[in-house]
Amino acid sequence: MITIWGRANSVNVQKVLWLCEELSLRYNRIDAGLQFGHNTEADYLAMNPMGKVPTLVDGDFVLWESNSILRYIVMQYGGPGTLYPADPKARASIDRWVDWSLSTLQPAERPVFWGIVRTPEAERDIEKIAADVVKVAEVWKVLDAQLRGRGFVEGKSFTIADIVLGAFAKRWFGMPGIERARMPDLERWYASLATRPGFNTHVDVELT
Ligand SMILES: N[C@@H](CCC(=O)N[C@@H](CS)C(=O)NCC(=O)O)C(=O)O
Repeated sequence: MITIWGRANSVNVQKVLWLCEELSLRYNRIDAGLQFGHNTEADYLAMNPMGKVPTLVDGDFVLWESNSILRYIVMQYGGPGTLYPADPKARASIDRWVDWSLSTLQPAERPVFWGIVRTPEAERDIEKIAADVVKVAEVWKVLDAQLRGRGFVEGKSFTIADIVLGAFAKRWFGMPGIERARMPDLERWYASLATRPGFNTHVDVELT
């Protein structure tokens, strides 16, 4: 059975857990990171020199970087399917959104998440948060436009791009106390994710 190191409230761990649920793949999860520690210890750093979560262990194979973990799991355990199609053009189109989450979406949404969820109310910089919300909305608008006329990020089928972006979307739609610009296609897509048990169990939980 695979082992996933990482606390369940980490967005990057949540993506992996959601994928496992989609594949009915059994796993062992060990809490690590923030209050659980482990990730700064020598044994952990030998597996993951970044000291971050998640880390995947599958027999003698160890892997870090959540999006790489998703690709590994889906290729190793997914079998032929629509989550990550083998066709190079379809796969590259999915990868583009997965990469975009790292290069563009997460850097934009992180200050809002940390500014609200991980900062005590009395210490929050309301003006900075409001400015950061405007910036991340501009990024979400790119996905809103992509979803126009599409059921899922890359068309008719649910893929790992929906998992990666869906996990971050919880941190947009579930964020308390922010003003969200209307994005009808993003909202429709996000609402549709609620039909997926992996999303409900691992992602649609309290932001902490
Ligand atoms: N690009 C990395 C980012 C990993 C990362 O920054 N993880 C955060 C949690 S989302 C972390 O380990 N934070 C330190 C901690 O939890 O102690 C990935 O996608 O795996």
